[in-house]
Amino acid sequence: MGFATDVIHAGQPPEPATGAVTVPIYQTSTYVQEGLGRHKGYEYARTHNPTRAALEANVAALEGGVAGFAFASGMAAIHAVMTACLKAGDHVVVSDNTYGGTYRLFERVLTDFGLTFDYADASDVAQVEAALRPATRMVFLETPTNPVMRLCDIAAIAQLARPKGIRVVVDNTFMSPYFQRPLALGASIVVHSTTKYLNGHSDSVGGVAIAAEPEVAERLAFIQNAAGAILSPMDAWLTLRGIKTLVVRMQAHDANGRVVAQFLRERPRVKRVYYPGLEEHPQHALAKRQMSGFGGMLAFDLGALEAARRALESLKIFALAESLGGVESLACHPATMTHAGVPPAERQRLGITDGLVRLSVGIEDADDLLADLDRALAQA
Ligand code: P1T
Repeated sequence: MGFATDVIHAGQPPEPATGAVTVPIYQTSTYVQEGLGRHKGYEYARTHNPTRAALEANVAALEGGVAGFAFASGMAAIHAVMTACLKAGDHVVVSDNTYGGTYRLFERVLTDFGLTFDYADASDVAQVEAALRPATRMVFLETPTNPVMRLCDIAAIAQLARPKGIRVVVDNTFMSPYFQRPLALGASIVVHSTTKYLNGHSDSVGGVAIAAEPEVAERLAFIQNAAGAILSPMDAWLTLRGIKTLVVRMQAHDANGRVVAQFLRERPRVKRVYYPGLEEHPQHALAKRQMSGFGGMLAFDLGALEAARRALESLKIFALAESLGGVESLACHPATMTHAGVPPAERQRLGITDGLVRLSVGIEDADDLLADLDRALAQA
C-alpha cells in the first residue's frame, strides 16, 4: 500500500463485532478468561491492549519495521530502547545536539547504571567513526537536530556501524516517517515523540519505538511489559486519529516552513536562519537526498537574549511554549526552555545561543504567520 493509504488503514481493519470504521478505545485493565489457561490472547492490559496494538501496527508499517511499541512519552520510548538493547559496560555514541531531555536521561540517569556516552558532531561521519570504541554498542542520532537543524547521513553512519555489530537508533520526531524513513537507510530502531507530528494536535503525550530486527522487537516487547511505561488506550486512539492526516499536515507544515524560513533570512535583524530547506544550509544537498521534505521546524538567531525576549513576548499567533509538531504555531527559547539542562558552554558550542529562537511552524495561513513575525521582529 502507499503511504497515504497506510496512515489511514494500516493496523486498523474495521472492528469485527460492529463494523466500526475506527478502532474502539478499549478502556479496560483486564480481560475475562474462559478457564484456566483458556483466553482470547488478552490477559492484562499492561501486556496487551487492542487500541495500543492498532497504533503499534500502524507505526511499524509507516516506518517499515517488523514491530512497533507505544510508550507513555517520547522519553519513555527512548528509555525503553536503551534498556532493551544495552547493559552495564556498554558505550553509546550520541549526536551532540539532541533534545535536552534525551541528554538529561543519558547523563543523569543511565550513566548511574554503567552505560557510558560520548557526544560527536554526527554531521561529520569521520567524527562518529573516531568516537567508536570496542565497547560501543549503539549510535544514537537525532536528525535534524533539536534545535539547530543539523543533519547526519544515516546511511553512511549505518554502513560504518553495522559491520561492527553496532546498532543505529534514529529519533525521527522532527521529520516523521512521511519525510524520512531511517530503517530503509540502515538504522535498526526508530523512535518518536508522538506528542509531536505523529499525533499532531498538541493533545497527547506519547512515544513509539519501531524495530527493524525481530530480536530487537522481542526485547522491546519484554521491556515494555516488564517496565510498563505503556501508552494509555485514549492516547493511542488520539494518536491513531492524528496519524490519519499526517500526509496533508506534513505537506502544509513544509509549505509554511519554507515560506517562513525565506522570510526570516531576508530580515536584517535576523543574524542566521537554521532550516535545511535553505540553499545556504551546510547540508542542503544531504537534506534533499535523505528527506523528501524539509518540514516545519526552524531556528533563527537574533544575537542577544533581550532581542529574543522582546520578539518572543510580542508574538500573537505563535504561542510561547515548549513542544512542537502540532497544527498551531509555537515559538520557544531553547537556552532557557527545552535545552536549559544542557551546560552553558556546551550550548554555546552547539549554537544554542541566548539569542536563538525556535519555531514550530503550524498550518495556519502563511500570511498571518509572516505578519506576526514581522510585528515581533520590529520589537526585537
Ligand atoms: O516530550 P516527550 O514526548 O517525552 O518527547 C521527548 C522528545 C524526544 N525527542 C525529540 C526530538 C523531542 O523533541 C522530544 C521532546 N521535545 C520537546 C518537548 C521540545 O519542545 O523540543
